[in-house]
Amino acid sequence: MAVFEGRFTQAEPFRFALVIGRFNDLVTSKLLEGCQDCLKRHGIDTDPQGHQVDYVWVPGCFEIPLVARQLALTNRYDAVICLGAVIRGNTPHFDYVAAEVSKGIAAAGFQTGVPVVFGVLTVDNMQQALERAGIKSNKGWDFAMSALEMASLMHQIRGSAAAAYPPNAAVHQTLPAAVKSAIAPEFSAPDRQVAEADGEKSP
Ligand code: INI
Repeated sequence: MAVFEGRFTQAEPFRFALVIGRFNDLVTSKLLEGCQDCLKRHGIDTDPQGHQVDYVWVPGCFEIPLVARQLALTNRYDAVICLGAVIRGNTPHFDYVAAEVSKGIAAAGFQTGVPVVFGVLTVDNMQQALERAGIKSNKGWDFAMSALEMASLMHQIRGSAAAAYPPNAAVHQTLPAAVKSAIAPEFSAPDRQVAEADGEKSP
């Protein structure tokens, strides 16, 4: 048997999508800087004109899950990182937005099999938010680390499943399509096959 653990090295082939909420952009733009800094220092080219990171801005946290799921479904990314800030006000609005974004991000990852990182601050006031977005520490860095770790971990798990169930193995042929795609998407996801045939990245 084996122990699987995500690595923070050999991240160079990975591709990431970042979904960032404009609401409270004083905070989210700082989270983005921390996230980019971490990715860069792990060998990722964060240039928006490059081939490794795409950036998608949405109005606020409520819109993040829809977009994160859609990005994950393209099968182009090793992880999707969601950055947002929900700050408690004097109305129950905070509770609705915080509940939907947390549930929605979890569902996006679970439904697509792509790691979707919950990089959303849920805090009582702007002071708490800024403390976590650069004044004391920058949680954007930690969110990027989670993405690197999960991208690596999922590759290892899929690689081991693919080795155990190669596409021409009799047992693999008998598995339902949804199970095949979950254990070894590289052998069954048409999007990825098309993208690779077109010369796009193969992780
Ligand atoms: N969006 C946030 O990202 N953070 C918040 O704190 C916030 N509050 O508190 O209102 C917020 N609201 C906007 C929401 O995410 C949607 O963009 C909006 O409701 C339109 O659907």
